[in-house]
Amino acid sequence: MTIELLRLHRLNVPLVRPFRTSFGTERVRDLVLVEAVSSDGSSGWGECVTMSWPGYSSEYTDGAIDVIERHLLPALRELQPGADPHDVRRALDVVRGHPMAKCALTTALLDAWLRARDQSLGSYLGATRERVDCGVSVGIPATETIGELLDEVGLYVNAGYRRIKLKIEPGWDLEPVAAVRAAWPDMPLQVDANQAYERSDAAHLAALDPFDLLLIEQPLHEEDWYGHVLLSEACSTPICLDESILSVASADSALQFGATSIINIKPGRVGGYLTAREIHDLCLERGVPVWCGGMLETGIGRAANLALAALPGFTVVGDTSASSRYYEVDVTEPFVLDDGQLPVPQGPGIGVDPIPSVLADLTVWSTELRVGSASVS
Ligand code: OSB
Ligand code: MG
Repeated sequence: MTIELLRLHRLNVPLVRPFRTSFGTERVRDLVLVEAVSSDGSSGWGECVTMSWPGYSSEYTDGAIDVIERHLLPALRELQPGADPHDVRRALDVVRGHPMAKCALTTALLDAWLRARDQSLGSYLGATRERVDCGVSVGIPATETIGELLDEVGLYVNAGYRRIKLKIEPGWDLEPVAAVRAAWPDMPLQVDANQAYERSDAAHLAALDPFDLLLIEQPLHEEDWYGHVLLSEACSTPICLDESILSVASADSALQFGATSIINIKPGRVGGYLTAREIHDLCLERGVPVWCGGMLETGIGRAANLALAALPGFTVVGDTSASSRYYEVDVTEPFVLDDGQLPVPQGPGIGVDPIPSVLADLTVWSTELRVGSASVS
């Protein structure tokens, strides 16, 4: 099999409601789908999870398109015939950083490679489940009122989600957490600050301890390793890193230092599914629980995340929510919550395809890039 073409499809997909975090508000998901077209005409797909502006991380959608066109595609052209998914990852190592762009590209090639072998991504990664428990990440309400928050959480609880995650920031933390905990005393609950706090907020964050939270996600700046160690000592609630974990080495370091005791694994943030699996393996070996985060993916990214979340070390409920939590119309057939779970796609590769008419409707820009000599077989 030879990859002859890459097609980049930039989509603007309206969210069912604005998603506000400590770093900004997303109303329309501005994302890129990478399509790797083989010599036999079949396609593999990968979703680039960058946002339109560099608020969550330094990557953003225009930058991801640029680095794919100018730097990652030329690196791909250096691949020798017979290259496997590990060779593809290695070939892209010549470019520093840009894990989300690399993940999109490597996933499209991996999907094509698996489809040619008639193997599902779940089976390739080592999935041990056919269904995955689902949680939901709840943004800061537009009105900043407890009433609106309780209404939204109530929708998700009634839909059957098995865990609620609340976005917090200074000024929106103790009160909303207390209100949700009072309304649902037994619901598994956690919070995500997206780096909004300072080391000096340790006592304030420790005031969350009585609410029996599963974890506090990324309270401090992504580079503040020691600050997270100090917070881990100050709070009885476990600290969980998201933005700080970019590689196997950073996961290992964070665990060795005591900066985190649970890890949120996002394939986009770590450069792809192979590295995501390696972080999972390291944590499983150490008895450290992991969970699968999300980046408001369409069905393409969601399908691949479900395959990952079906690995044995994913013992904490993740952010892989149903299509309806994000979009009126998803790019693929919708993922529908069933008893608080989603099915792991069982077909070859990621197991789903974009619906051509929906893809056409949502596309705001696309380009076709000739790969030339690269062959992946
Ligand atoms: O920090 O986990 C995060 C969405 C976009 C960027 C960062 C984050 C999130 C979420 C939503 O929390 C997870 C999802 O439902 O996809
Ligand atoms: Mg997070």
